[in-house]
Amino acid sequence: MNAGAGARIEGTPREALRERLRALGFDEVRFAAVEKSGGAGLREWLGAGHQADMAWLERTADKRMDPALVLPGVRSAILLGVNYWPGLSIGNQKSKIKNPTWARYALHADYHDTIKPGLAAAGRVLEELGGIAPEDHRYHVDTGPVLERGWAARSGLGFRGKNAMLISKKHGNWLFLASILTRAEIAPDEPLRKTTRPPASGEEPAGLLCGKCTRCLDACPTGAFPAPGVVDSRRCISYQTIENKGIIPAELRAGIGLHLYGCDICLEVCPWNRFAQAGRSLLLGVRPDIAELTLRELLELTPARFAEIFRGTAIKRLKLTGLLRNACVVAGNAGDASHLPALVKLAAHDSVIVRAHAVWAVHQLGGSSAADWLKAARAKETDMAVLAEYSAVT
Ligand code: B12
Ligand code: SF4
Ligand code: SF4
Repeated sequence: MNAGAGARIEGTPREALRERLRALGFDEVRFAAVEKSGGAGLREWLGAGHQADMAWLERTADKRMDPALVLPGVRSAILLGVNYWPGLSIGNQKSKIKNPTWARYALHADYHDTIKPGLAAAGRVLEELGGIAPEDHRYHVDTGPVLERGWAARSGLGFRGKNAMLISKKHGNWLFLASILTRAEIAPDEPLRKTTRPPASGEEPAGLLCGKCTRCLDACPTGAFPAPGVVDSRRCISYQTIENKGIIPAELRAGIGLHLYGCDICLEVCPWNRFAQAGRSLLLGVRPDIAELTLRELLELTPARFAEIFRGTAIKRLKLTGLLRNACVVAGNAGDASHLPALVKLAAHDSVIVRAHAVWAVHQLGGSSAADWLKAARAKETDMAVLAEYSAVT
């Protein structure tokens, strides 16, 4: 029988399905009943401009708020979590504190590429065990128009913390999320804790299991939380170093510190991480070598070396110019004047974006002799954005 046509999967078959999906490498497998409710907060978030330049979030807002627009007739969602906690401190260790800091998720092969084969295999399991035909389900990881954290909270996979993350009692903050929408009806799991009076929109309140803790809100160096559970991307280091392809606002650069790509500060400080165990990495390709790159190596990256190191990683999408831009910001914050010659070279780079940030960084490190260091580059500069960086500090 085709489950998409009406059978309800529950009891032993449901648990068998969960086990088979776990065996594929998904550390958490939870089920939610899908209805239109939920996602009202997205409209408010977009209305406040918190999406910065991520216009694709606005374009797909209707779908994000109504899964039936993604898969007509959808009845259930399967929420999947992949633990990427390394279990020991790979990269970003204290001994390497002078090296730039990478978001932990970046120290892997691109998780979209490694998790998708697991989702395809999950589709085959759904067909075999649940009689769910391929046309009766649709899977996504990250890039689909699905509010992954909201549905994961609804399924009890975790709760949404004040840091906006989906936090698992078992894995802390270190889970990638993926989802499978299906027309089959699967008996839902319970959310972690039922509130006595759920908000009218059906959303789970942020910080449900945070208690009085505010560590993440207090630790954010760029003040990116306008309210608990709400991130203003414009101020978030993750957005600025990954999604923003242009100039990073000058007032945020100091707060970026040594964060080269992404930011885990509001995740790292969370006490729920103490329960995290090392992930199985069945659906991941670990790349701890990336964290070993020194700032000098990064500032001197060539197109060929960039392609060689970052092939198959999410970092590749930032492109060499984006990474050099970030490396300039990190160098400007690192306080090590030995980087000046590399930065001066970048102040004459082909890319306007790289030049602008290199000029800023030379001013940070060069002090009163910055103008001397930049004399040759400035004489040749014609771009208004870069010239603005020169005049901002002179
Ligand atoms: C856009 C985006 C970003 C943006 C905006 C972040 C943000 N807070 O929204 C930027 C670039 C800043 C970003 C940063 C990061 N991101 Co990001 N990001 C996304 C993306 C693509 C969409 C998120 C979104 O819709 N945001 C809009 C806000 C309003 O939505 P929301 O946070 O989900 O919250 C709403 C819903 O949950 C809803 N809601 C609440 N209860 C319920 C109940 C139901 C039933 C429903 C339907 C809805 C609902 O109300 C909430 C408030 O409006 C998701 C993938 C996806 N498809 O969901 C990944 C995702 C959220 N990111 C992820 C990660 C890992 C990160 C970083 C840690 C990366 C890094 N190290 O640099 C940081 C963390 C920053 C932070 N504290 O949030 C993971 C999070 C995993 C987890 N365990 O939570 C995701 C899920 C990707 C993935 N597939 O694993 N990200
Ligand atoms: S990821 Fe970093 S910058 Fe963004 S909200 Fe968390 S602590 Fe702030
Ligand atoms: S750090 Fe504290 S407030 Fe923030 S998500 Fe974790 S428990 Fe909640």
